[in-house]
Amino acid sequence: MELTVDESILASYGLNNQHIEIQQIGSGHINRTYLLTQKTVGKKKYVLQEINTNVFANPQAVAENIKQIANFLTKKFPDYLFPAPLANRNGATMVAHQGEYWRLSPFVDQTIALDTLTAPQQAYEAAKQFGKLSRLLDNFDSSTLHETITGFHNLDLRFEQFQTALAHSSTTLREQAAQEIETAIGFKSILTEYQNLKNDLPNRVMHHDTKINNVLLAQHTYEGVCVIDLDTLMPGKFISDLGDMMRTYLCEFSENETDLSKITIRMDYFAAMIDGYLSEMGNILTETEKKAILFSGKYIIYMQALRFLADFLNGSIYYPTNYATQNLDRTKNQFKLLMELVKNEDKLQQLIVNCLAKTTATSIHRS
Ligand code: GN1
Ligand code: MG
Repeated sequence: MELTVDESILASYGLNNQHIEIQQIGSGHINRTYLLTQKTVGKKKYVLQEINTNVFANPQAVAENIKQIANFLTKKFPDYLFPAPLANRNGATMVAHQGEYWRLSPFVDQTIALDTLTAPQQAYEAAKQFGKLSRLLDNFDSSTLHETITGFHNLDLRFEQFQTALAHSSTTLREQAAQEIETAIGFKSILTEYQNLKNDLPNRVMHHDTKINNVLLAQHTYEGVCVIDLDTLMPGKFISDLGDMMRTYLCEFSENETDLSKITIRMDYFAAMIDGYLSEMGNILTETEKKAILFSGKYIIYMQALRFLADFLNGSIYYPTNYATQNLDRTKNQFKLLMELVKNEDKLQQLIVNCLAKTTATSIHRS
Protein backbone atom coordinates (compact mmCIF):
# COMPACT_ATOMS: atom_id res chain seq x y z
CA MET A 1 0.00 0.00 0.00
CA GLU A 2 1.38 3.37 -0.96
CA LEU A 3 1.74 5.70 1.99
CA THR A 4 0.34 9.19 1.72
CA VAL A 5 0.23 12.13 4.07
CA ASP A 6 -2.53 14.71 4.03
CA GLU A 7 -1.83 17.28 1.33
CA SER A 8 -2.36 20.24 3.67
CA ILE A 9 0.40 19.09 6.03
CA LEU A 10 2.97 18.89 3.26
CA ALA A 11 1.66 22.06 1.63
CA SER A 12 2.32 24.03 4.80
CA TYR A 13 6.01 23.22 4.25
CA GLY A 14 5.86 24.04 0.56
CA LEU A 15 5.94 20.35 -0.38
CA ASN A 16 3.66 18.42 -2.68
CA ASN A 17 2.51 14.80 -2.23
CA GLN A 18 2.97 14.01 -5.91
CA HIS A 19 6.61 14.97 -5.87
CA ILE A 20 7.46 13.09 -2.71
CA GLU A 21 8.15 9.46 -1.91
CA ILE A 22 7.13 8.35 1.59
CA GLN A 23 8.64 5.51 3.54
CA GLN A 24 8.10 4.51 7.17
CA ILE A 25 11.39 4.40 9.13
CA GLY A 26 12.76 4.06 12.67
CA SER A 27 12.33 1.59 15.48
CA GLY A 28 11.05 3.96 18.19
CA HIS A 29 8.11 2.83 20.30
CA ILE A 30 6.26 6.12 20.52
CA ASN A 31 6.01 8.34 17.43
CA ARG A 32 5.40 7.26 13.83
CA THR A 33 8.27 8.38 11.63
CA TYR A 34 8.49 8.72 7.85
CA LEU A 35 11.28 9.48 5.45
CA LEU A 36 10.22 11.88 2.70
CA THR A 37 12.31 11.98 -0.45
CA GLN A 38 11.72 14.53 -3.16
CA LYS A 39 11.36 12.79 -6.51
CA THR A 40 12.79 15.82 -8.27
CA VAL A 41 16.44 16.61 -8.94
CA GLY A 42 18.41 16.94 -5.75
CA LYS A 43 16.24 14.27 -4.10
CA LYS A 44 16.13 16.25 -0.88
CA LYS A 45 15.17 14.22 2.19
CA TYR A 46 13.20 15.08 5.31
CA VAL A 47 11.92 13.27 8.38
CA LEU A 48 8.21 13.63 9.03
CA GLN A 49 6.76 12.60 12.38
CA GLU A 50 3.35 12.37 13.88
CA ILE A 51 3.56 13.08 17.60
CA ASN A 52 1.88 10.45 19.75
CA THR A 53 -0.54 12.54 21.80
CA ASN A 54 -1.46 9.62 24.06
CA VAL A 55 2.09 9.92 25.36
CA PHE A 56 2.73 13.64 24.82
CA ALA A 57 -0.55 15.15 25.95
CA ASN A 58 0.77 18.66 25.34
CA PRO A 59 2.62 18.66 22.00
CA GLN A 60 2.89 22.43 22.19
CA ALA A 61 5.12 22.04 25.25
CA VAL A 62 7.35 19.65 23.31
CA ALA A 63 7.63 22.09 20.41
CA GLU A 64 8.35 25.02 22.72
CA ASN A 65 11.13 23.20 24.59
CA ILE A 66 12.89 22.14 21.42
CA LYS A 67 12.57 25.62 19.95
CA GLN A 68 13.97 27.30 23.04
CA ILE A 69 16.92 24.95 23.12
CA ALA A 70 17.50 25.24 19.38
CA ASN A 71 17.57 29.05 19.67
CA PHE A 72 20.08 28.87 22.50
CA LEU A 73 22.33 26.43 20.66
CA THR A 74 22.20 28.33 17.37
CA LYS A 75 23.19 31.51 19.14
CA LYS A 76 25.92 30.11 21.37
CA PHE A 77 27.23 27.20 19.31
CA PRO A 78 26.35 27.88 15.67
CA ASP A 79 28.40 24.92 14.40
CA TYR A 80 26.59 22.36 16.54
CA LEU A 81 24.22 20.07 14.62
CA PHE A 82 20.86 20.01 16.38
CA PRO A 83 18.22 18.53 14.03
CA ALA A 84 15.26 20.51 15.38
CA PRO A 85 11.94 20.57 13.48
CA LEU A 86 11.83 23.07 10.64
CA ALA A 87 9.60 26.13 10.59
CA ASN A 88 6.73 25.90 8.12
CA ARG A 89 5.37 28.72 5.97
CA ASN A 90 3.72 30.30 9.03
CA GLY A 91 6.88 30.07 11.07
CA ALA A 92 5.50 27.25 13.25
CA THR A 93 7.57 24.14 14.00
CA MET A 94 4.51 21.92 14.29
CA VAL A 95 1.35 21.54 12.24
CA ALA A 96 -2.01 20.62 13.75
CA HIS A 97 -4.31 18.66 11.46
CA GLN A 98 -7.61 17.10 12.57
CA GLY A 99 -6.37 16.57 16.11
CA GLU A 100 -3.02 15.20 14.95
CA TYR A 101 0.29 16.99 15.34
CA TRP A 102 2.99 16.72 12.71
CA ARG A 103 6.47 18.12 12.29
CA LEU A 104 9.14 18.04 9.64
CA SER A 105 12.85 17.77 10.48
CA PRO A 106 15.98 17.79 8.39
CA PHE A 107 17.23 14.34 7.40
CA VAL A 108 20.87 13.91 8.36
CA ASP A 109 22.38 12.19 5.36
CA GLN A 110 25.01 9.42 5.43
CA THR A 111 24.26 8.51 9.02
CA ILE A 112 22.95 5.41 10.73
CA ALA A 113 20.97 4.73 13.92
CA LEU A 114 21.96 1.37 15.42
CA ASP A 115 19.82 -0.83 17.66
CA THR A 116 22.85 -2.54 19.16
CA LEU A 117 26.56 -1.79 19.09
CA THR A 118 29.31 -3.87 17.55
CA ALA A 119 32.48 -2.05 18.64
CA PRO A 120 33.50 -0.22 21.85
CA GLN A 121 34.48 2.82 19.80
CA GLN A 122 30.80 3.20 18.81
CA ALA A 123 29.93 3.35 22.52
CA TYR A 124 32.56 6.05 22.99
CA GLU A 125 31.21 8.09 20.07
CA ALA A 126 27.55 7.76 21.05
CA ALA A 127 28.15 8.60 24.71
CA LYS A 128 30.27 11.56 23.66
CA GLN A 129 27.36 12.95 21.64
CA PHE A 130 24.96 12.86 24.59
CA GLY A 131 27.66 14.19 26.90
CA LYS A 132 28.32 17.01 24.45
CA LEU A 133 24.67 18.05 24.39
CA SER A 134 24.64 18.17 28.22
CA ARG A 135 27.85 20.18 28.25
CA LEU A 136 26.57 22.72 25.74
CA LEU A 137 23.38 23.10 27.77
CA ASP A 138 25.20 23.36 31.09
CA ASN A 139 24.45 27.09 31.30
CA PHE A 140 20.90 26.81 30.04
CA ASP A 141 18.34 27.46 32.78
CA SER A 142 16.41 24.18 32.84
CA SER A 143 13.59 25.71 34.91
CA THR A 144 12.42 27.60 31.79
CA LEU A 145 11.47 24.29 30.13
CA HIS A 146 8.19 22.38 30.37
CA GLU A 147 8.03 18.87 31.75
CA THR A 148 6.79 17.19 28.56
CA ILE A 149 5.73 14.03 30.41
CA THR A 150 4.93 14.53 34.07
CA GLY A 151 7.19 12.52 36.36
CA PHE A 152 8.79 10.81 33.36
CA HIS A 153 11.89 9.58 35.20
CA ASN A 154 10.50 9.85 38.71
CA LEU A 155 11.17 6.41 40.14
CA ASP A 156 8.70 6.95 43.02
CA LEU A 157 5.97 7.49 40.47
CA ARG A 158 7.07 4.54 38.33
CA PHE A 159 7.01 2.25 41.37
CA GLU A 160 3.57 3.56 42.29
CA GLN A 161 2.36 2.95 38.73
CA PHE A 162 3.65 -0.60 38.95
CA GLN A 163 1.75 -1.10 42.24
CA THR A 164 -1.44 0.34 40.75
CA ALA A 165 -1.11 -1.90 37.69
CA LEU A 166 -0.59 -4.87 39.99
CA ALA A 167 -3.66 -4.02 42.05
CA HIS A 168 -5.87 -3.77 38.96
CA SER A 169 -4.42 -6.60 36.90
CA SER A 170 -6.24 -9.81 35.98
CA THR A 171 -5.36 -12.99 37.85
CA THR A 172 -4.01 -14.54 34.64
CA LEU A 173 -1.55 -11.73 33.95
CA ARG A 174 -0.54 -11.59 37.60
CA GLU A 175 0.16 -15.31 37.65
CA GLN A 176 2.14 -15.15 34.43
CA ALA A 177 4.28 -12.37 35.89
CA ALA A 178 4.57 -13.79 39.43
CA GLN A 179 8.35 -14.24 39.28
CA GLU A 180 8.98 -10.74 37.85
CA ILE A 181 6.65 -9.13 40.40
CA GLU A 182 8.73 -10.72 43.13
CA THR A 183 11.95 -9.52 41.49
CA ALA A 184 10.54 -5.98 41.19
CA ILE A 185 9.84 -5.89 44.91
CA GLY A 186 13.18 -7.56 45.67
CA PHE A 187 15.07 -4.68 44.03
CA LYS A 188 13.20 -1.99 45.97
CA SER A 189 16.45 -0.87 47.60
CA ILE A 190 17.17 0.95 44.31
CA LEU A 191 14.10 3.09 44.99
CA THR A 192 15.37 3.89 48.49
CA GLU A 193 18.78 4.82 47.12
CA TYR A 194 17.11 7.07 44.56
CA GLN A 195 15.07 8.78 47.27
CA ASN A 196 18.21 9.44 49.31
CA LEU A 197 20.16 10.74 46.34
CA LYS A 198 17.83 12.76 44.13
CA ASN A 199 17.85 16.03 46.08
CA ASP A 200 21.62 16.15 46.06
CA LEU A 201 21.76 16.02 42.27
CA PRO A 202 21.52 19.38 40.44
CA ASN A 203 18.80 19.98 37.88
CA ARG A 204 20.07 19.90 34.32
CA VAL A 205 18.56 19.78 30.85
CA MET A 206 18.53 16.06 30.14
CA HIS A 207 17.69 14.18 26.96
CA HIS A 208 15.91 11.39 28.87
CA ASP A 209 15.92 8.90 26.01
CA THR A 210 19.55 8.19 25.22
CA LYS A 211 19.01 4.67 23.96
CA ILE A 212 21.43 3.76 21.27
CA ASN A 213 19.10 4.27 18.32
CA ASN A 214 18.59 7.89 19.34
CA VAL A 215 22.07 8.94 18.24
CA LEU A 216 23.22 9.17 14.64
CA LEU A 217 26.65 7.86 13.71
CA ALA A 218 28.44 8.39 10.40
CA GLN A 219 27.51 5.51 8.08
CA HIS A 220 31.02 4.22 7.37
CA THR A 221 33.25 5.51 10.14
CA TYR A 222 30.71 5.32 13.01
CA GLU A 223 31.85 8.69 14.19
CA GLY A 224 29.23 10.45 16.32
CA VAL A 225 27.19 12.99 14.34
CA CYS A 226 24.26 14.19 16.45
CA VAL A 227 21.49 13.11 18.81
CA ILE A 228 17.86 12.75 17.75
CA ASP A 229 14.45 12.14 19.42
CA LEU A 230 14.32 15.46 21.24
CA ASP A 231 10.83 15.17 22.75
CA THR A 232 11.92 14.49 26.28
CA LEU A 233 14.54 17.24 26.49
CA MET A 234 13.45 18.70 29.80
CA PRO A 235 14.67 19.38 33.34
CA GLY A 236 16.05 16.27 34.99
CA LYS A 237 18.97 14.65 36.72
CA PHE A 238 22.20 13.44 35.18
CA ILE A 239 21.50 9.80 36.13
CA SER A 240 18.82 9.63 33.42
CA ASP A 241 21.09 9.93 30.41
CA LEU A 242 24.11 7.90 31.41
CA GLY A 243 21.77 5.28 32.86
CA ASP A 244 19.88 4.73 29.62
CA MET A 245 23.18 4.46 27.79
CA MET A 246 24.20 1.62 30.11
CA ARG A 247 20.85 -0.01 29.50
CA THR A 248 21.32 -0.07 25.75
CA TYR A 249 25.08 -0.07 25.05
CA LEU A 250 26.44 -2.72 27.36
CA CYS A 251 24.68 -5.82 26.12
CA GLU A 252 25.16 -7.22 22.65
CA PHE A 253 21.41 -7.75 22.37
CA SER A 254 18.47 -5.39 22.73
CA GLU A 255 15.57 -5.25 25.19
CA ASN A 256 13.66 -7.55 22.78
CA GLU A 257 16.02 -10.52 23.15
CA THR A 258 14.26 -13.47 24.80
CA ASP A 259 17.25 -15.78 25.27
CA LEU A 260 18.36 -14.52 28.66
CA SER A 261 21.69 -16.34 28.50
CA LYS A 262 22.65 -13.73 25.90
CA ILE A 263 22.06 -10.85 28.30
CA THR A 264 25.54 -10.12 29.60
CA ILE A 265 27.61 -6.99 30.03
CA ARG A 266 30.58 -6.02 27.90
CA MET A 267 33.25 -4.43 30.09
CA ASP A 268 35.18 -2.84 27.23
CA TYR A 269 32.01 -1.13 26.01
CA PHE A 270 31.37 0.12 29.52
CA ALA A 271 34.82 1.70 29.79
CA ALA A 272 34.53 3.24 26.30
CA MET A 273 31.08 4.63 27.10
CA ILE A 274 32.23 6.22 30.37
CA ASP A 275 35.31 7.64 28.64
CA GLY A 276 33.21 9.12 25.83
CA TYR A 277 30.74 10.68 28.25
CA LEU A 278 33.42 12.04 30.57
CA SER A 279 35.37 13.49 27.64
CA GLU A 280 32.55 16.04 27.55
CA MET A 281 31.10 16.07 31.05
CA GLY A 282 34.10 15.05 33.19
CA ASN A 283 34.84 18.58 34.35
CA ILE A 284 31.22 19.57 34.79
CA LEU A 285 29.80 16.77 36.95
CA THR A 286 29.67 17.41 40.70
CA GLU A 287 31.34 15.00 43.11
CA THR A 288 27.93 13.59 44.05
CA GLU A 289 27.12 13.00 40.40
CA LYS A 290 30.44 11.26 39.84
CA LYS A 291 29.71 8.97 42.76
CA ALA A 292 26.33 8.13 41.22
CA ILE A 293 27.68 6.98 37.84
CA LEU A 294 27.15 3.28 38.43
CA PHE A 295 23.88 3.91 40.24
CA SER A 296 22.54 5.63 37.10
CA GLY A 297 22.55 2.26 35.31
CA LYS A 298 20.74 0.46 38.13
CA TYR A 299 18.18 3.25 38.37
CA ILE A 300 17.30 3.33 34.67
CA ILE A 301 17.34 -0.42 34.07
CA TYR A 302 15.18 -0.98 37.14
CA MET A 303 12.78 1.77 36.06
CA GLN A 304 12.54 0.35 32.54
CA ALA A 305 11.81 -3.12 33.94
CA LEU A 306 9.07 -1.63 36.13
CA ARG A 307 7.63 0.23 33.14
CA PHE A 308 7.53 -2.88 30.94
CA LEU A 309 6.08 -4.93 33.80
CA ALA A 310 3.41 -2.33 34.64
CA ASP A 311 2.48 -2.16 30.97
CA PHE A 312 2.20 -5.94 30.75
CA LEU A 313 -0.06 -5.97 33.82
CA ASN A 314 -2.14 -3.17 32.26
CA GLY A 315 -2.70 -5.27 29.14
CA SER A 316 0.15 -3.77 27.03
CA ILE A 317 -1.39 -0.41 26.24
CA TYR A 318 1.77 1.72 26.07
CA TYR A 319 4.60 -0.17 24.38
CA PRO A 320 3.71 -1.69 21.02
CA THR A 321 4.13 -5.48 21.01
CA ASN A 322 4.40 -8.23 18.39
CA TYR A 323 3.03 -10.95 20.68
CA ALA A 324 1.01 -11.08 23.90
CA THR A 325 3.81 -11.63 26.41
CA GLN A 326 6.42 -9.39 24.81
CA ASN A 327 6.38 -6.80 27.58
CA LEU A 328 6.84 -9.59 30.12
CA ASP A 329 9.79 -10.89 28.10
CA ARG A 330 11.21 -7.38 27.98
CA THR A 331 10.84 -7.20 31.76
CA LYS A 332 12.76 -10.46 32.16
CA ASN A 333 15.43 -9.17 29.81
CA GLN A 334 15.83 -5.93 31.79
CA PHE A 335 15.94 -7.73 35.15
CA LYS A 336 18.63 -10.05 33.82
CA LEU A 337 20.59 -7.00 32.68
CA LEU A 338 20.16 -5.42 36.10
CA MET A 339 21.41 -8.59 37.78
CA GLU A 340 24.46 -8.62 35.52
CA LEU A 341 25.20 -5.02 36.41
CA VAL A 342 24.90 -5.75 40.12
CA LYS A 343 26.98 -8.92 39.81
CA ASN A 344 29.81 -6.96 38.16
CA GLU A 345 29.48 -3.91 40.38
CA ASP A 346 33.02 -3.97 41.84
CA LYS A 347 34.72 -4.38 38.48
CA LEU A 348 32.56 -1.68 36.91
CA GLN A 349 33.21 0.71 39.78
CA GLN A 350 36.93 0.18 39.31
CA LEU A 351 36.59 1.05 35.61
CA ILE A 352 34.76 4.24 36.58
CA VAL A 353 37.54 5.19 39.00
CA ASN A 354 40.11 4.63 36.23
CA CYS A 355 38.13 6.73 33.75
CA LEU A 356 37.67 9.54 36.27
CA ALA A 357 41.39 9.54 37.02
CA LYS A 358 42.09 9.98 33.30
CA THR A 359 39.69 12.94 33.12
CA THR A 360 41.37 14.62 36.09
CA ALA A 361 44.81 13.99 34.60
CA THR A 362 43.73 15.51 31.26
CA SER A 363 42.26 18.61 32.87
CA ILE A 364 45.40 19.18 34.98
CA HIS A 365 47.49 18.74 31.86
CA ARG A 366 45.33 21.21 29.95
CA SER A 367 45.32 23.92 32.61
C1 GN1 B 1 10.42 4.70 24.41
O1 GN1 B 1 10.25 6.29 21.62
P1 GN1 B 1 11.39 5.47 22.03
O2 GN1 B 1 11.29 4.10 21.48
O3 GN1 B 1 12.70 6.20 21.73
C2 GN1 B 1 10.21 5.45 25.71
C3 GN1 B 1 11.50 5.45 26.53
C4 GN1 B 1 11.90 4.03 26.81
C5 GN1 B 1 12.04 3.26 25.50
C6 GN1 B 1 12.28 1.79 25.73
C7 GN1 B 1 8.36 8.73 25.64
O4 GN1 B 1 11.39 5.38 23.64
O5 GN1 B 1 11.29 6.12 27.75
O6 GN1 B 1 13.11 4.00 27.49
O7 GN1 B 1 10.85 3.38 24.70
N1 GN1 B 1 9.79 6.82 25.43
C8 GN1 B 1 8.71 7.34 26.03
O8 GN1 B 1 12.68 1.21 24.53
O9 GN1 B 1 8.02 6.71 26.83
MG1 MG C 1 11.62 8.48 22.25
